[in-house]
Amino acid sequence: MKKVITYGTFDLFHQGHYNILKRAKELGDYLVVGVTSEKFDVDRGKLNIRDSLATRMSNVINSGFVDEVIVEEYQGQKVSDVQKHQIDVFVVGSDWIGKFDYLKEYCEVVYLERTKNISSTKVRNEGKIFRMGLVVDSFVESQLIVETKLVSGLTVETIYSQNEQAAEIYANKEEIETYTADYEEFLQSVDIVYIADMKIEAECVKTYIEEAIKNKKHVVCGMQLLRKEAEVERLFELAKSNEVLLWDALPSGYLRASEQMIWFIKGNALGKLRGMNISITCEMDNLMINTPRKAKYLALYFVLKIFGLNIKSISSHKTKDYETYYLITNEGSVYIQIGVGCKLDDRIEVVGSTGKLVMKEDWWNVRYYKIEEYASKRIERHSSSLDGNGERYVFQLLLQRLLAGTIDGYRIGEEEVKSIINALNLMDN
Ligand code: C2G
Repeated sequence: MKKVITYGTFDLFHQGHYNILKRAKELGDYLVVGVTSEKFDVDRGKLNIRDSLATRMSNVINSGFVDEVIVEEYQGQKVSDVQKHQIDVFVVGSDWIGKFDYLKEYCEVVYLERTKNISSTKVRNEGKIFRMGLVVDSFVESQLIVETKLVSGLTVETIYSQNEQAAEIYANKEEIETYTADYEEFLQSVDIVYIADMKIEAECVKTYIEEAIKNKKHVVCGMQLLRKEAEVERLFELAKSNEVLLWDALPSGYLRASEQMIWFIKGNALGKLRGMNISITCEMDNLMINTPRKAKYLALYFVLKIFGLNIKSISSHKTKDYETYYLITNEGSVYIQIGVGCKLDDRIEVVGSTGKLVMKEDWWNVRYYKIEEYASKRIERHSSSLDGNGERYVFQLLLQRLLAGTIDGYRIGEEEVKSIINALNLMDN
């Protein structure tokens, strides 16, 4: 007897799940399915799972292809399952290509092509799955698609680019079935528009957002792409009157660790605040910080949250390699250094009267920080695990809001975006 095994979360059971179980069964005589436990999904950073383990298991059984269901509870369980159940073939979808080759030592490993456009199925009609469309200008390696796959209930449906060929390349590389150069058509097939911040012109961004909102689509966008405070105000107003969300794509704004860190500072952990020193490198191949404007937006987001942005004066100095800014605010002084042509020692330091807080390296992910108390020389260390590059948390919160049916409850709302854009423009003048 040929035994086959496959695994998955099988949340919001849909056609893609059905197909893979059917095809897995066809590869043998006996199919074992490992359904992930809630804890395992949390550990592997999969968010927003909506069905309980019991529901997900019974949906798998109800497909009619399954002979035995087990629970996948920990990393590394697959090897022992294969041995214990004397499995001949391990099957998983093509989104995992290469990831399970290590099992070839124990059994045959088969990657089956994923079912594209699952959102056109029943689940979608019940309004449980949100379809997102990406506006791009070229294909750039990024984590975006991987991150969206880790948010249950979200699917990337289609790609739009002014340049159809660019959209086609993107769609092919990321295994997305449809693409278009027709923005109207694109808007008709999605619920959420994501504007990937590549080289898209500010004027175009404004139009894309405006059109999407008028068509009652939610928009996720790197707000640094917007140029003027008045424009931000108008777009938020428009979103409000069309009952959709205009959601900032900045992951730092959605991390629990960053909220906690800010809360510590507000709770007087450093005494009276005096100043901040921020350095950040902007590199083309680091999609999180690939333009000086984005680096500044990120730095200013933290200044806003920690200090406020009541700016009294700004001085700046630019060379080929660096941009440096010195901001005097009502709350204290802020020194920002952006590495444009060279790599800086990225860090942020928040200085208070009784202590200081320091974060290093990719500090915007708030993985690790320490608070030093001057008098006692005591050092408090905080760390948190961040899965992926943080983008999944942007979508997780958005989906939570959409499912709750609310169009407010912004993490980064109109007033915040306006303050940052205003400060950004002052820095650039
Ligand atoms: N799948 C598919 N087509 C889709 C969606 C999912 O073929 N449109 C496949 C996946 O590739 C996977 C299975 O259905 O093989 C279950 O998908 P998920 O529930 O998303 O589970 P996943 O996170 O892929 O976990 O240890 C767990 C496994 O690694 C798979």
